[in-house]
Amino acid sequence: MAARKPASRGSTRSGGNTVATRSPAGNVAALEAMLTPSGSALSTVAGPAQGAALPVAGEPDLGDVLTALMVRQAGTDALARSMPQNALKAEEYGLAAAYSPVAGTPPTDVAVSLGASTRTESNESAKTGSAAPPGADPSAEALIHARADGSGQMLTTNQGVRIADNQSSLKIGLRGPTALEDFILREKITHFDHERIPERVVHARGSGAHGYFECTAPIIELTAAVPFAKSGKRTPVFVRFSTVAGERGSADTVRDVRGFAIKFYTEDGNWDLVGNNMPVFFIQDAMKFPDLVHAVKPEPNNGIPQASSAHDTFWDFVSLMPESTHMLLWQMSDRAIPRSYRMMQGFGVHTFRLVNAEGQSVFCKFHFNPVAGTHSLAWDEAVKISGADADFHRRDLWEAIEGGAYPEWELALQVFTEEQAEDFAFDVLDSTKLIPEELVPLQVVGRLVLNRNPDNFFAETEQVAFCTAHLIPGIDFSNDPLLQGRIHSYLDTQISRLGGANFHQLPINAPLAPVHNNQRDGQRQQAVHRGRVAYEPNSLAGGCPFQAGMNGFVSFPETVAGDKVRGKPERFADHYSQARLFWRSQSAAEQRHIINAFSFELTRVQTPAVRERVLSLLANVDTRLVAAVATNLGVGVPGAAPMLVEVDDARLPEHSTGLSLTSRPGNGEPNARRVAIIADAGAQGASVLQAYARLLARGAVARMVGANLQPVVTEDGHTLPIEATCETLPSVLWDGVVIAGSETLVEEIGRNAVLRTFLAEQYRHGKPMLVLNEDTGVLQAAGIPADKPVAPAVDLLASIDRFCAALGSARDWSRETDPPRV
Ligand code: HDE
Repeated sequence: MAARKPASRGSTRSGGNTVATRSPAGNVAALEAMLTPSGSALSTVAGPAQGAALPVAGEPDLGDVLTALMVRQAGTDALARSMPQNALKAEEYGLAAAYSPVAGTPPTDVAVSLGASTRTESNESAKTGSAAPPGADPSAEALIHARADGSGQMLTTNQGVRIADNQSSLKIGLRGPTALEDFILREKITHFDHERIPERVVHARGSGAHGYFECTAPIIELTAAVPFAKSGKRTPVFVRFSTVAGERGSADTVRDVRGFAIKFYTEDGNWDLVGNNMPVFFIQDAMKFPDLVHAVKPEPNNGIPQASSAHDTFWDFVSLMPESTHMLLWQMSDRAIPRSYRMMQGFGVHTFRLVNAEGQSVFCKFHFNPVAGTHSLAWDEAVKISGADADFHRRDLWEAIEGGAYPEWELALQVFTEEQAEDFAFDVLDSTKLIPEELVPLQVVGRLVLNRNPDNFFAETEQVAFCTAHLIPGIDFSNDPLLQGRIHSYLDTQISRLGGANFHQLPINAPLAPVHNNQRDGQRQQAVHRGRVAYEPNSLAGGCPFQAGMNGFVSFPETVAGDKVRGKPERFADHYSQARLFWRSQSAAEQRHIINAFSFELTRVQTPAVRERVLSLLANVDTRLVAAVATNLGVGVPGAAPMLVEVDDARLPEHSTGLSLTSRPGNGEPNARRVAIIADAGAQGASVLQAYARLLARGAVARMVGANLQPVVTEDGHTLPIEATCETLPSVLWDGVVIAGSETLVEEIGRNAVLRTFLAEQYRHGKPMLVLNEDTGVLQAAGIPADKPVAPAVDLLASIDRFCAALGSARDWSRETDPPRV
């Protein structure tokens, strides 16, 4: 962008867009010409045919105001004259122009005052400050300009009036009525009455954090997108995770898909990747999204159930939509009950385009893989956590970041060409299909790190507005009909949720890249736009802001031909091959969980015909799966649903490793997992404290847990403070337990059912358990089978290290079913 400089009385017209600011003559004729129209400079309507001449210094003295106005008027005329026609007009037509739009050419050497709304802009006050610097966009700054802090300050009203008494309303007599004139009370209550905004129609429940994306392997040959330009380059991000169906106050650990939405604040503008923790979706066309959401939300007659798909309308709908079968397997799998937002994958789901600086394009899918590995809860655990801590995931994310265990993901791409896509058995524009990693391997390009919690949940996490239409140069849409529908929906929904078209100006949504356009007004407009020009083309502002041409976003010029029809491609009609692949790729424990989840959900369905219809879909997936679910439902296996096309399993891998959670155990570190230490008076206090310190040092969150908060004095004279009780923080809230106790603990377990359940559930949910003392029968007292040794400690520190490795690995799911059940 060319720099502007203040008007200079000595400059001369030099052609092109350069603007003169005075006429040369000092003779009488010039003086006359100058004086004659000077009054017009004081008027806002009509002017002389030839425009105003420039005043000559001292001849005569017109006064500063009139001189400035004349300079402005003459300068404006010269600026407009420098643009005799719209030079860009010819560039609007034809394919060549569409492939490479030309940029506007801003005038050089324009006086700053010419762009001003008013001559008086430099009459400063404490409120207005001085004139805006050219090209200013104050919202394109770090959030610090919006951060408010009341420490050390007096209470005020919203008008800044200091409040003398914030305890009582204004009354006529101490026992009398409240006065209508109590503007302080009324302002406070009125604001309070309007504190809530509509929640998101889906994904209402969520949590977010700030961080960065760091490029580790640049891909400029594939994309011009700036986050991928250079190794080590960091782009600030805000990420929000969410459940889909539940309301804003619903529990975190319900069975559901999780949203994984990322806003990249790049120097080329904001890019939002609004993805999920599962790589496929229920439907193939945006047309069906409102139906899907109406079906899964609480039933409209009674508002039941909250945050759950386990009801008639959901299963009625999906059982009539066989294309959802693949996604149903994901949703009934452990993916739908993640241990933590930090331990789930993120997917862009749709096929996107990457476009390089030469305009060449390839297709791509986005995968975020957690460094801590992919881990899930047991269903029994998830249900109990909903009661014990409805904020389980929100708390986990917040605490991990506060504690310095910054959540991290590797971003990997699947890059493929249109020709490759043609050869796949499935259509890459079908969001119910994924691309097995065996067909297109993952290419790691960077890492996503979350290292800062928001200052304010409402201002940031609630008001953040993600939008699939927020793209930057280098990334483009594919024709996936689900994605195409989303492009409209996200912008639209923010208008009602955030109260108007200016939601992009909210601090969390404002890009770091400056914003300059001719969009004006609207509710809650925050910018004070300078100047009188709000249209383009214009000559009165020298054509500014001007179009960027090839410096801007240019859509990939894909050739598209076809009849205008409502319909779907033939390849979309295969509804089962990838559901089968997913099923085949699951471990035995994962398959068992899927059977249990279908059984649970369908048992909650009241209409037998709906249950049977779901079974008829499953009959096309796997005979063992459908038979097991049918048995649990007490019915026979019905006939399979009709298949619209022959499924050729041979065109997909027999097994796709990446589809099982077990394929990504993570880095084997505790990663801020929580460990309960249960110790009684018979424990060796010194060992307990050593274990405690070692766990903390290894990055686990260790806490002493007891029957109540009475400190424990151990045999060797240590006093162990108890931080939580088994009842307030039950077993399901801990990832592992360390037990240190003797016969007295055995007795306590016999007496205390809460403690007994605590230990039994640690075992049954497959969590690491470490017994510090010689085997005292503590586990047996809790009904835990003796034939399943649980990491007895010989060398304390080595045992803790092994315990930490177990914490960071997959659960021992074999304990779920081992007899005796505990
Ligand atoms: Fe969304 N979705 N969606 N969605 N979606 C919304 O936007 C929509 C879809 C996803 O943390 C809404 O701001 C349509 C797929 C996430 O704020 C809304 C269709 C995927 C979030 C909307 C889809 C998603 C949303 C509600 C089908 C995974 C939360 C509030 C055509 C790739 C973002 C809002 C956040 C939110 C519409 C399908 C992910 C109404 C029409 C597929 C992660 O605009």
